[in-house]
Amino acid sequence: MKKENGNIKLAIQKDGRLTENSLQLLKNCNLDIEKFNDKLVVSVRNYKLDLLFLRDDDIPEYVQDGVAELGIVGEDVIKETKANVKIVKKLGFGKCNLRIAIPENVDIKNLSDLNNKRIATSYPNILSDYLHNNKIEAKVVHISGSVEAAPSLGIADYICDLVSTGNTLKLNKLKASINVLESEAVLIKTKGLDKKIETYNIFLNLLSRIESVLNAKKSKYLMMNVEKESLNQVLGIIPSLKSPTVLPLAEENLFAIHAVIPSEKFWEIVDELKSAGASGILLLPIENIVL
Ligand code: PRT
Ligand code: ZN
Repeated sequence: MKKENGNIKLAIQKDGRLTENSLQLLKNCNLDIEKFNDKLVVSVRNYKLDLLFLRDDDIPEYVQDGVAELGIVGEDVIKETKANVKIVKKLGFGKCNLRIAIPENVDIKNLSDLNNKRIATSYPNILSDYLHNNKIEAKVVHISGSVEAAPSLGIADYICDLVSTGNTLKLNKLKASINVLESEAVLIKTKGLDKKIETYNIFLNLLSRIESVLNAKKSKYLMMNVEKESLNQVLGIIPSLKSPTVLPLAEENLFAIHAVIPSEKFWEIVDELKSAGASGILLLPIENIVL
């Protein structure tokens, strides 16, 4: 480990499903990150931040113990490790559900149908707590990989595993049933960070950059030209976050409209805009929104 250099330390997954999105988020915050190859610690060139590359299972504990002040990890891992850390922000990627899955030819009507069953999982703590809270007596079979193979191998009746597309379940002739936990990647921080003023200020600045990147992702910049007589009708269609900007153009009777809209609305309104007389419609990504 490097000597203390006053930098804040952020732990991210070294090589897994969250790595690319975590790095992309930081790059979108304008952080200049060196190639990390096999290094454990990498300094960011233009920011007082060191990145620690770890297995995701180790991140909550490193942050709990203050070895890293911050971390990016799935909520599922935080719950499973029961680490004492504070969740600061949901990051909108790595979304999945921890679900109990059952063979395709089985039906479950009530939670009580789980009584006396064997359920294989790599999330024994979350599953045991869930069963306990719901007063279910089932056997938790802890296995660390390829959980989906457990029923066909006869090791368990059902499984409890992360599902995103559902393809893995289908391939193993299983279907998703009860939802135990929803999860996505989150930014976590060590407790008591506010007592180290300098590091805390770096954290606040980084958080505001992350928030502005996340806000910008939700929105797009819409531009179009409209003739004067269609102006009101077109303005009525735009689901703008703030009042749209209307600019007269050199050509008489022609106006440009600029507006920030929620990204997912564009395809809902584009045909309406065209039939109302809008032309030259452009949709542009926004890098940052500082509210
Ligand atoms: O090496 P390291 O320990 O760091 O990584 P890992 O292998 O333990 O974790 P990794 O990279 O697989 O997952 C990291 C995090 O990504 C998890 O903790 C979740 O928060 C999140 N995530 C999101 C997922 C999935 N989606 C996911 N689908 N993690 C795992 N899966 C697996 C699931 O276990 C199952 O095997 O993908 C399969 C199901 O996927 P579908 O698309 O077929 O349903
Ligand atoms: Zn892991």
